[in-house]
Amino acid sequence: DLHPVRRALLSVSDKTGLVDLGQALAARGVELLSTGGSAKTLREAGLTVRDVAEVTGFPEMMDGRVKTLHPMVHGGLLALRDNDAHVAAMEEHKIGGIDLLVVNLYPFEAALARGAGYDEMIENIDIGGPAMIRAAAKNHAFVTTVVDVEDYDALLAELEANDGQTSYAFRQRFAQTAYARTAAYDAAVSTWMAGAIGENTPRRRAFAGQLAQTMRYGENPHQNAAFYTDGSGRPGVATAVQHQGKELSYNNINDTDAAFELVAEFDPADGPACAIIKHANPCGVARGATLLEAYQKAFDCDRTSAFGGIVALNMELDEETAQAITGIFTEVVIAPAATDAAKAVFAAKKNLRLLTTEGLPNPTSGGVAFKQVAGGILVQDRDNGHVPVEDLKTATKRAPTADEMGDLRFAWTVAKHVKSNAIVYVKDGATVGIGAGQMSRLDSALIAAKKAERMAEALGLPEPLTKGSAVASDAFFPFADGLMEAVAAGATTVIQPGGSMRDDEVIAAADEAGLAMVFTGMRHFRH
Ligand code: 93A
Repeated sequence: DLHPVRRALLSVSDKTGLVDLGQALAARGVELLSTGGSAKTLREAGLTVRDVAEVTGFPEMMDGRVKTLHPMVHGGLLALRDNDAHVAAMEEHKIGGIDLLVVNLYPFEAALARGAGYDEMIENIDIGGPAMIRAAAKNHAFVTTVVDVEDYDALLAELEANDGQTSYAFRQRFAQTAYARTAAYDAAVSTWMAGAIGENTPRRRAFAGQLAQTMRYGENPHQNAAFYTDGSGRPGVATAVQHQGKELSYNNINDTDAAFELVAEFDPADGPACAIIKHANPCGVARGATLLEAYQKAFDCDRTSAFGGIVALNMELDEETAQAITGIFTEVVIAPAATDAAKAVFAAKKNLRLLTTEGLPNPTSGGVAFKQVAGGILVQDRDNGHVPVEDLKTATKRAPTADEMGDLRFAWTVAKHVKSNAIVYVKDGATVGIGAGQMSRLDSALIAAKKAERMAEALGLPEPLTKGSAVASDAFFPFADGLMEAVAAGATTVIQPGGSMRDDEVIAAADEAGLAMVFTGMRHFRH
């Protein structure tokens, strides 16, 4: 199953390592074919190269749009060397076999990342490259395909180990990698176009992903894991600059994303906000007159859970807040920016990772979200639902005051980011009790209240902060019992979608307790 490499076609946009590779191949007596720019680079290094244009008998034309799209190239890649008819066709048409293809594609993803315009993006769609990669990979019985600069060393090691030949297993493995590359490439093109033309139907979306990081392990140490970016450029953990600390883990990335998406709901124009996340759920979210106050209020929601948490801020991290954050062990801090003084504070904490993003993601922007199930992938629009304040409907006799409305809306926003069933108590622009991920809404209400009681004890408060709070429920109360639990905890206002068969009972119970309750008409399940 060993096949010798006698003739290689090198056509690469990223010329990194090209000369070294060309030299190593030439030293093995491999004939080199190459396209314009690649040939020039190799020649300048003193190597003998044949131009593809000479092989095809056609010049590269139409700004390079047509250079390798020719039977002299594709016949050489696709011919089965053990098939008499194929070999006869090669002889008849003077097609020389190509045993090794080394291609890296027009840098479409890089053009996307630097925000290139529509026409420039179009010109960066490689056609001939993917066509050759797919042809060579199909013919891996004889042809070796390399699509990544990182794999040149492995190729040379393989040739060294096999006296200038490659094994079938090697060609097969590299063929699989090659198809992963062309699939990701086309997915990136499709995803870019979806954004450019405002096409957001899950049915029409491709799956784009570029390997960004391989982790030591996944959610647990026995699981392998990797991080793929989608090239969308959405500010967040995928685009952030990491200033210090070790590499992010799988769980760090998941939690940092949850934290930043939540804090981005709070427009910095309305003041500082902070979210602290554990296990993808918030354990404290607050606004403050200052960023420091926002952090402290978020921290005071659940000091126990905040230990080892992820902190997200909606504006530039300052020195005072950085100082406060270092008061407990924190895994990651993510913010649009950080002052030099804040960075200096963190520099002493080797294990703390600081990420800055330059911007905040737009919570109302479109996009798709994926979830894997056995045998398939669920795709849906990301939950960018937003209920304008004028669409909130008071369901009870008593309407909320303006202050109460502020807390209700805050609670509703946080509830959107808490795993269902979600119950969130809020007072004075800060969560004071969060119940997440329970199978019964009643239990979420009970757990949130219990946490608030525990914090009151720890902080030496006379009563839990749920007294006089606003409570949000991510979906309607199916019965009055969950609502009554919130009343028992001291909630005086409620925000929930409404729409239960028993809304009448729930509204009657709310009126009985003197609550002000508003309906959003929108649900925010999150699983
Ligand atoms: O414009 S193309 O789609 N048309 C082609 O026929 C073609 N053949 C190779 N782009 C094509 N390529 C790409 O050119 C390769 O994938 C590679 O990225 C690049 C190398 O060009 P050069 O050697 O001139 O720098």
